[in-house]
Amino acid sequence: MSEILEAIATAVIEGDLDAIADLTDDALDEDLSAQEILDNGLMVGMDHVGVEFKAGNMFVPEVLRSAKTMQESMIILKPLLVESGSEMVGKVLLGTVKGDLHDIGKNLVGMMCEGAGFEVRDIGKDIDPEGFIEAIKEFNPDIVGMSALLTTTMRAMENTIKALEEAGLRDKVKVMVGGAPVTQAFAEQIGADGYASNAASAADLAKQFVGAA
Ligand code: B1M
Repeated sequence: MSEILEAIATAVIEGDLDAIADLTDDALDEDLSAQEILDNGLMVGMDHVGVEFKAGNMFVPEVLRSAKTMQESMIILKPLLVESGSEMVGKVLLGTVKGDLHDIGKNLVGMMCEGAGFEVRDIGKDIDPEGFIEAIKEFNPDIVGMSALLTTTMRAMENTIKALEEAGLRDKVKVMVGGAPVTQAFAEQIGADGYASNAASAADLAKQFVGAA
């Protein structure tokens, strides 16, 4: 890994909010792409945070600071990741399901979908089925994307799909699910239309759904 990417990963691990913006700018000055900075700097740092968190060596306030540090960098990278300007190809509604506060991955999915030409409405995290239903009625999306990062909240995806069926909305939208514990098999089991393992494939899948791939 290059020195600057190592420094970015370390800044995420240490939650160095003062340094991250300059480091991100330096990496861009070194002609690294936004995608390289994301994949080989920020994500490397965040993966390490996950390991240390699991091992009990890092605690929630520190993990939150790391997450904030990653988000500060993403503010700079977003326009570069999104750069499209193309005509809107469809509408995507995104939310993290009930009981789940993880939103970094969902935010990335939103950026990638915007970059792919979608109008994106992000309704946030800890969204119950009723929250999805209200937003669908108001925004009228082509695709509903649900994110879950906890094994305990994956079931909320199934509950949301059931609620969409009961509200008569299931046939009006394609449902896409993702997040670290989610799999293709799980997506099929709960009756989702598709699963994506990362933000870039989520945008590809969304394009397939609207016939723009
Ligand atoms: Co939490 N957390 N966390 N956490 N956290 C994990 C997920 C965990 C794996 C850490 C660990 O133990 N190693 C673990 C889950 C274990 C499990 O259930 N399998 C865990 C836990 C246990 C918890 C708490 C329960 C801890 C506690 O309080 N005891 C608690 C739960 C709170 C709650 O949600 N109710 C908790 C809290 C938190 C913070 C609030 C402190 C913070 C979240 C801050 C935030 O998001 N604003 C946090 C963080 C940061 C993490 C880790 C370290 C990083 C997650 C992340 O942002 N990754 C995480 C460990 C890890 O993943 N390494 C961990 C970067 C992000 C870009 O990746 O979200 O996977 P990811 O998104 C990817 C793909 O998954 C995919 O695309 C993204 C980009 O490529 N994707 C989709 C995501 N959504 C998609 C949707 C799609 C398609 C693709 O279609 C719609």
